[in-house]
Amino acid sequence: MNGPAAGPPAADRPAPAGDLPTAEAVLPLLGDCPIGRPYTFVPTVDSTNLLLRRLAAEGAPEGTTVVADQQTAGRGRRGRSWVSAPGSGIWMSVLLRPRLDPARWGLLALAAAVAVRETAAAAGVDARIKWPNDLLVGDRKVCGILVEAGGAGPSRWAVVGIGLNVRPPAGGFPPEAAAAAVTLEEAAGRRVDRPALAAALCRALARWYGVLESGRPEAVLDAWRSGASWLLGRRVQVLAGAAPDVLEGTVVDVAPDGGLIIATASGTRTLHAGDVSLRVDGAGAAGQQA
Ligand code: BT5
Repeated sequence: MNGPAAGPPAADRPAPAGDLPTAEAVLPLLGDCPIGRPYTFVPTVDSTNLLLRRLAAEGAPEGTTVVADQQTAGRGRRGRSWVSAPGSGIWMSVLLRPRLDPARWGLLALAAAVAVRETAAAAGVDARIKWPNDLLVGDRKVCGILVEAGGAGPSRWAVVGIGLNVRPPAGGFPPEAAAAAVTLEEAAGRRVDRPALAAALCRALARWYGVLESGRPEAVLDAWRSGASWLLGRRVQVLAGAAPDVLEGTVVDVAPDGGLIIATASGTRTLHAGDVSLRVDGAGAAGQQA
């Protein structure tokens, strides 16, 4: 991680002109990448995941990608919201129709995390993965991933939603995210171009999804372990349910289905992403929240 960017504080800078991740700007950078085709840019939407879920139900093809400049109701897990101000990030959803055994679809979030980590690294940022769906820089969250699935039989679909902070919103992050959020530009100490970032993200997703679909989940798990090595052996608290039951344990490993294996006083348990939140002892604001 380099020092801070020169010039006025990032929160006071307007988004640079020409920085919108529109189809015109992104498609020429995609090469033959199957993710990002078709590509739809919307200036404002409630949630790219919600829009793409509707398109999925109408039969949209694998690879369909929706990117917004702003979400008015960006969604996190378990009813939480995702701050998605204009000019400040990549708010992207990608439609997949995996042949992978549905029992292993938990691996999609892991493959996405590995892809985002690789994309951040190419932008000069070393991010670590926090199971199941976060990328952290230092103790703060630079990216959150929300995978939703639906349909039945051959029409089964998964929508992979990625929220990647590029620079702080004009006026700064609102209180609900201020303590936990960080952006790529703050971490890299230099300008990050959103169209190039969106294209790099599509290409990295296509690569890691291809690894999964070609029957090599171990390669995804290994890449995930190297991004999440800090987590292995750590004490964690697991929160489940609306009035959370708290379970304490030590992280042992990631399971073949993408679950997290923890050792507790009453034995080994495998956690699954939809149901629980994880607190990591000593991991700072983002570790406490996600
Ligand atoms: C997530 O949820 O981290 C998944 C976020 C997925 C967002 C993408 S954007 C494109 C697509 N369309 C959508 O509608 N969603 C997806 P979760 O683990 O529940 O984390 C949410 C928590 O992170 C919030 O409760 C805040 O504490 C914090 N937070 C909210 N906005 C943030 C931001 N921009 N940066 C960092 N932290 C944030």
